[in-house]
Amino acid sequence: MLGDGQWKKLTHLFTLIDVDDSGAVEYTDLETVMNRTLAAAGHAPDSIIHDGAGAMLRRFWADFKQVADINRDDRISRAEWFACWEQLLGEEDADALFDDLPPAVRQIHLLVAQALGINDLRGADSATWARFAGSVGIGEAATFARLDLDGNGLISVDELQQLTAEFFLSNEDAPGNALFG
Ligand SMILES: [Ca+2]
Ligand SMILES: [Ca+2]
Ligand SMILES: [Ca+2]
Repeated sequence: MLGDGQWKKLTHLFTLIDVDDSGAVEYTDLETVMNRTLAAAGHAPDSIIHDGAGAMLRRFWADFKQVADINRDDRISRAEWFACWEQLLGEEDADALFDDLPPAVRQIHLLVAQALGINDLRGADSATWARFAGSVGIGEAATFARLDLDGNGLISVDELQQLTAEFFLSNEDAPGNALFG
């Protein structure tokens, strides 16, 4: 069973992603979000980064639809959205680690990492985070201090993985709750 905190966060995430306010998540919603984050980071639509992100997003959408799009109409309705999270996370332990998350959920951190331009060698500083957050519409850069778990001024891939696990699994007060605003 999903806890109250998870419901609240997943409701918020749905609203955030359903950018055209159609009441369902479609591929075009995800593409719009991706284009905004990449444009904010200064990547041109014909750049290699853009192509790579698009390929990653299409892969994610194909995998996510397998789980979530029950009636196969290429959109994830609100009911499908919650049913899928129940299925993906309902059995998970609240203190499960990132590596225990289902693959479709782990892919989400790759999309965020791609949008932030971070990898094992390079973290995101507060300006990068603020640009990303602004482009997705997830509130203030003030959350950066909370998300930078070790306080070294950068959000690393390791930190992003832990924050992702907390966002999807925790029903307690945890830094990762602020990952998507
Ligand atoms: Ca939509
Ligand atoms: Ca559907
Ligand atoms: Ca850090």
